[in-house]
Amino acid sequence: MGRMAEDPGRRRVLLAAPRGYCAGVDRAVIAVERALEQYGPPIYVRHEIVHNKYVVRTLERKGAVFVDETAEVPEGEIVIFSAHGVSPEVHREAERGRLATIDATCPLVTKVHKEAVRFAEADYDILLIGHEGHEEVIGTSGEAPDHITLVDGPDDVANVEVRDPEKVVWLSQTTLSVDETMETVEGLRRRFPLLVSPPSDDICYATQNRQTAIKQVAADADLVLVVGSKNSSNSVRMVEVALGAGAGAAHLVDNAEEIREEWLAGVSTVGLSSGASVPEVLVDGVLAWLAERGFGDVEVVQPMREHIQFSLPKELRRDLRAEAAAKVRG
Ligand code: 0CJ
Ligand code: F3S
Repeated sequence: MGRMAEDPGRRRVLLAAPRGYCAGVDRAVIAVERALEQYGPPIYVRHEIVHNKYVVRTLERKGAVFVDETAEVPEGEIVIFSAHGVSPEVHREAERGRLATIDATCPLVTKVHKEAVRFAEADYDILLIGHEGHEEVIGTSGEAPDHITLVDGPDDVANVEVRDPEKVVWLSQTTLSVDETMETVEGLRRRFPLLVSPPSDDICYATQNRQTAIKQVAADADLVLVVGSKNSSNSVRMVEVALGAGAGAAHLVDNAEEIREEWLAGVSTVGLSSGASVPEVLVDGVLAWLAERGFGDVEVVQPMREHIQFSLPKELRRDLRAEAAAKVRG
């Protein structure tokens, strides 16, 4: 039923699922927490472990120190690389600085790095679809800087130059809009008909699922709220996807305090979701804020379920195992 046909007095929330933490974020945040427990503070983290203000502040309070570059980490200390991944040069810098590293790069980002290395070895021109300056794109590009050209959306297709139009592959950032990326690929394919596609989807399962769910919700919502930080690519994409799917309006908020009362004017259905780097407690806060304003009726819209989990970074598992073995030996 479209929103025009709804009872005008009825106020409800359509809560999208899946939402919030993906397997890669869960793993990265737990990695920092475990490292703090196991080795004690300070634990240095290069770049925000995930793009969420609340997560970063909470970990800072527990003793994590966030730095922009490994060069800022004192010799001999522990540094964790964020979920977005780093270039091989960053690994070399850490070695030169005699740092102990824990790599919390999401395994699905590592998969894209490996694809980049493989196609570069086969001397392909790699067209990496992604957002200029985003941490993940910087890391992936660093795997094969001489072979990778960034394509920042459909409007950038005309600017692309390759050495051999018969040997071109596209790869992508993991957190893009699925629809916009397909538009970019179609544009690239018009220019390079022999364009090769990645062996499997680079846009990850979590990004795809959150976009599918928010699309369903947005079609029936006068207002969509997406909880997430402004620098979170996947969260920003969810707002765009919601607007594209017919939401009356859509806003990105870090928490309930950022919602403006006037956004509710004339609204009977609010769609709600959160980005892959967002703890559920922030969604709970928004639900409580809405309930106080008469939106206590919450309906979950869940087109699919997720069961993916990743094991902790190997450096932590190794030490955790050693600790467990020591305990067993008494
Ligand atoms: O790049 C990633 C591996 C996604 C991490 C989770 O989301 P977030 O918000 O930290 O990062 P994006 O800006 O990439 O969405
Ligand atoms: Fe990984 Fe996708 Fe999350 S790439 S960190 S599972 S948003």
